Amino acid sequence: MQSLPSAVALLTAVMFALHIGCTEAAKLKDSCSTCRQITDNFSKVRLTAKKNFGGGNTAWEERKLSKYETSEIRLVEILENVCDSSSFECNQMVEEHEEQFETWWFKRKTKHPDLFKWFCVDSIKVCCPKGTFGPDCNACLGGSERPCHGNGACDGDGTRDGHGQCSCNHGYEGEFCLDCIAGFYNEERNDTHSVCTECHDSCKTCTGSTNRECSDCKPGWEKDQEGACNDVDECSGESPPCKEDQYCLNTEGSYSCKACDKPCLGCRGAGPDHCLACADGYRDEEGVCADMNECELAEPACPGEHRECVNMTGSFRCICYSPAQKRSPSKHQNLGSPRFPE
Ligand SMILES: [Ca+2]
Repeated sequence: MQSLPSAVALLTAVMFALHIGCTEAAKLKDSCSTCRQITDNFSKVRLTAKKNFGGGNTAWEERKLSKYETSEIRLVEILENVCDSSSFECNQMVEEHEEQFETWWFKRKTKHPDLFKWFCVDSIKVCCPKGTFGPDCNACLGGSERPCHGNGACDGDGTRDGHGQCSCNHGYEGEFCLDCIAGFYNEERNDTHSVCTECHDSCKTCTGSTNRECSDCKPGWEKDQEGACNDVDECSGESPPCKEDQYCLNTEGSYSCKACDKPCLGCRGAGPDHCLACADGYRDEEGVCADMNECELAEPACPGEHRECVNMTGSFRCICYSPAQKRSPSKHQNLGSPRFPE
């Protein structure tokens, strides 16, 4: 029964190795950005030299200034200011490589003025030159000059990490980001250069920018005799695709169903003037469905004694009253409306 514990031990070891692998990769990317930040700040802090120094007008002052600017004191001063005190990685990197900074400051900066390249790329090797990636700074896909042919981002670009593969910008696809995705077409194309442009709204795929250059129409669009994709008017058919209490609104490439006005029993558009018929409690007045005043009908709406009719929008109410308290509603209302309003 020794096989189980040893299997667990092996699994743990493998997972540990994988974990180390992942952490290492993340660290490489982070180290490069920390290093870039340090060298960027180094240049910025260095530029503030004259500001902190007196006037610098006289020859003596000029000489003193130039001596100060290349002095060890000045280097220490700069290094003290390149990191935020809260950034552990930054402070650690500066501390760890103080000697390199001194070497560059006193011996290399004239010949290698680009501190980023000298320090981050060539000395401590946490970054790569632009357009290259990975431990050996290999060229990205599509070449280091224009990685991914200018249409995407190279994985690990400028760091010692990554695989050099391209993740293409919107509209582009393929290993080298030269192909166009569906809905885009190649406006320009050769072996190293490609411009993908979006098709007309009506096209699923296309060869040019207009609706006459669609290879296929999108759903909601159809080809006419000239081969151009045009909107389908879903609302013009014999049986519109909406419910009875809705009307159909055609849109470019689609349609929508909208609720009819309350006075309508079915409709062909918005408002009480587009009803197919009037709902209960409304009547047609010159093409508009308007409230019907049930209390003014020839036939009394609230027959019987001690009952009063009250008209409401789309309905009416019968209110009971005792002769003694005429007109004041009793507790027992007789709801004579066909539909009591909510
Ligand atoms: Ca449509």
